[in-house]
Amino acid sequence: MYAQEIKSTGKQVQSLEEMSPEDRAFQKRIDADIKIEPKEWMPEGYRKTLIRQISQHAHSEIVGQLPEGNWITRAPTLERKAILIAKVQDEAGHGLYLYCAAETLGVSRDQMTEQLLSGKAKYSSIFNYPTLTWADIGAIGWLVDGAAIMNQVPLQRCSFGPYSRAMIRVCKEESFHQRQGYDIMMKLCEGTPEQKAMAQDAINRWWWPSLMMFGPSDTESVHSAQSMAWKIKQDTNDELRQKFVDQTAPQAEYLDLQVPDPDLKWNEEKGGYDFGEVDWAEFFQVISGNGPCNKERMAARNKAWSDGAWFRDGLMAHAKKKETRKLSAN
Ligand code: FAQ
Repeated sequence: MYAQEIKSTGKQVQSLEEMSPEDRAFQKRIDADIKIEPKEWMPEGYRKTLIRQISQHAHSEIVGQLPEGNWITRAPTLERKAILIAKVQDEAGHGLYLYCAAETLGVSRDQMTEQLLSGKAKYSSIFNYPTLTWADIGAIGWLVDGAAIMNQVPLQRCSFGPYSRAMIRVCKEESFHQRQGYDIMMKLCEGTPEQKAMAQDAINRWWWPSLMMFGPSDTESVHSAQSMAWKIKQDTNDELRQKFVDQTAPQAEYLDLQVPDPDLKWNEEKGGYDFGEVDWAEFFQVISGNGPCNKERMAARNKAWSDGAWFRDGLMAHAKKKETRKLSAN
């Protein structure tokens, strides 16, 4: 697909004719679905876009451990505790694959960490909401992992090899996460009226933030047009949000839970649901650092970094000692 045919709104992208010869040759490879590997030439903008998206994705996985980690000690059964520990551990693994993929583009892990801890790099808005009850753990698995899969399945076809390959494994694990969340919701919905009410309260609080995960509307999305031309993104933010609503609304109906949107209605003609407007003012507040838990999340990550200083120092001292021994043996 040629750059000028991209239907997404947002910023204009250059046509093939307007590009430099290097950029044109690169775009032709993208259009021919040839994967780009780290050592190959790439436009600086492509590299920067990938570093931005992959590192923010990695940060989201790492910060995303915090809301669920909060419930590990309070999981209702030993089995639920073991499942939750495995899930939270998977998120750490996802963060690590993604940091490795970003490192192949010439940014270091330390630089990315510094960008997160200084507040320069974003992470997903969703992780700035609190987990108040056990039902929130069900809602995160069902809705948050559900939204993450919807966004990440197309990323498996991303034009950048290391990112696309990382996504294949991540998506497999996310689907286990989504099922465990839905399983928690099913148990609660089949339980006592209090448990059912907890499940309803959780969907009330998590529905709209989950829709925000897909990013601003297409008219506001700054990066979509260029990212789609480079086949980093395959779908627009609104297309994925629509798919998510179409997939999830019937699941809520099966649980006999009300989606907190009076405008949600099946539209036979379009073959999908109509739904209400996301509160974009809230979204922009959250991504500017003013969500309910932004400060708490950043404080936790900063504390983890400073608590780990002794370990990093120890590793460096050990590496130095080994290097000195090697040099004196030669
Ligand atoms: N939160 O022009 P666009 C997970 C920013 S993983 C915060 O549309 P783009 C697993 C965006 O960065 C969840 N910021 O941007 C899990 C940009 O700002 P910038 C994370 C957001 O990149 C489950 C500006 O707004 N997934 O949940 C958000 O083309 C459970 C303009 O936006 C990924 O990162 C947001 N929601 O599209 C873990 C997937 N949306 O950078 C633990 C990969 C937008 O110019 C527990 N990323 N922004 O300062 C993507 O697919 C894309 O980056 C989008 C945004 C779709 C998120």
